[in-house]
Amino acid sequence: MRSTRRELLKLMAATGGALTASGLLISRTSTTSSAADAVPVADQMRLAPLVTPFQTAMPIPPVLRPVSVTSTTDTYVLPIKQASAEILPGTSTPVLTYGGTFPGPTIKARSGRRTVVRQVNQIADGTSMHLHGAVVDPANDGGPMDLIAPGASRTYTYTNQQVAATLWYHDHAHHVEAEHVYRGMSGLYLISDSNEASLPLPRGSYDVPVVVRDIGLNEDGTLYFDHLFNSRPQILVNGKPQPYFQVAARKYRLRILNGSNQRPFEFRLSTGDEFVQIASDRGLLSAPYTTTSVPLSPAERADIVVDFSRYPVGTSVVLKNSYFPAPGTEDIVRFDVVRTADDPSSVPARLAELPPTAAPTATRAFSLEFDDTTGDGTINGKLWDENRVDTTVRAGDTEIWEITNTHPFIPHNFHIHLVDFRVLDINGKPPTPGEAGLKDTVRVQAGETVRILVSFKYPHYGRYYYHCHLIDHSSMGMMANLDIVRA
Ligand SMILES: [Cu+2]
Repeated sequence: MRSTRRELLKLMAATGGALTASGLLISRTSTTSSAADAVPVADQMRLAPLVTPFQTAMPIPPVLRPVSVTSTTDTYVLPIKQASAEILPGTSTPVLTYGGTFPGPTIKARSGRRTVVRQVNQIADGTSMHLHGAVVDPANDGGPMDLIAPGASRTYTYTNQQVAATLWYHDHAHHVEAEHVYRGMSGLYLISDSNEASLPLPRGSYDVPVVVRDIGLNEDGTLYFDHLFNSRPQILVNGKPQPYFQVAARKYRLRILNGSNQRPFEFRLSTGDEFVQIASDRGLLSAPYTTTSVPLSPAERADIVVDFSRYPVGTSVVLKNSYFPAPGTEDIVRFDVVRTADDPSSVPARLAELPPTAAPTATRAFSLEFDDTTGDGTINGKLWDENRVDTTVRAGDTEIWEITNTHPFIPHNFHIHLVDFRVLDINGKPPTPGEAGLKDTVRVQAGETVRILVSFKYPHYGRYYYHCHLIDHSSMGMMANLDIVRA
């Protein structure tokens, strides 16, 4: 099989650097003669073979129990510590965790109720927990230099002044965030509200988190990590390799998070059947969107409702990845329909009233650039500098931000702290209904220009950040400072 270095780089970029065992074979047996084809992936020879899919049951991440509950506040303790996880059956893998589990426990919050999270940093590096998608003041945002030193403790307070949404928390300590998150430092944070509670959507055990990510495992079961030529061919769901999940023949709400560092996914059912997307990053869509696929770049979320009553008991349906799938990365999770069940749930025609948008008062352009030789990521030509103010906006303003990915084949995305935004167009074309709701992270594929409408409507002022959320890129500099000032 022939492969040029450029094609290999393209494959690696598109798949988050995923080289499977067969990918290695491609590089080793390449018949092209250029010395440039000597791909520096020798270390990856030690990668463990991919697990045979569907051997392990998909676990549900534990829900964190508060240590105290008052009329206004739920308080949690979430130590940051080393632990071991059984990712490969019978093998212990050292991981970095929130609370000892891989991924971290799910925190359930209620719109308008306060959540307090106390942390003690028991690992050797400084850490900083960012609650991705949260409307939060800068002191509790988990900035890249706002570190919890090793041995120190910290309390984060979240007021949850926002609508129901699937958020997630993860480390943001600059330059080590990519490795920390890769090694396990993330978890879900689910906000509910009265509107969502009034809807007849699937709930309880029929509301299921599906945290999808990739990983590279060495033969000894340790995690393989490399910023540039990362090799992450093993797909995990809720911490287990390509598991199965037993379901009843009824509707389920699946809260899908792309928790990968770099790998984009496009999810489909193996049957090609339709499902219904009901939410994106920052909450419910205005109306359900019936589709056969949902694309998610790293950190994006989509809640979908899949009706398994279409399938007889005994049937299996696989959630597949159709985004440039390297061999072995097509299968995500297999749903096995094992029983019938009553189903009082339904998906109503109206889900939420999205806030009105205001007329923009400014347009700004942001260019995402990635240097193939150094691995540096820049925005408008600049590496992140903690002391430089890149963008200043006035609270209350609405702006159009125009984001361009200049690279011919590497995908990026774009995340802004604090705010939600609406996607106006992608290369001049309107977004799908699945991407037209409240977003905080948007895909920016190679060569694309994406325009978003951002309203800085929240009463919080000070230092925030925007960055590519392929976090190996932001870790290498593709991040900038945003100051929100009082009007
Ligand atoms: Cu990027």
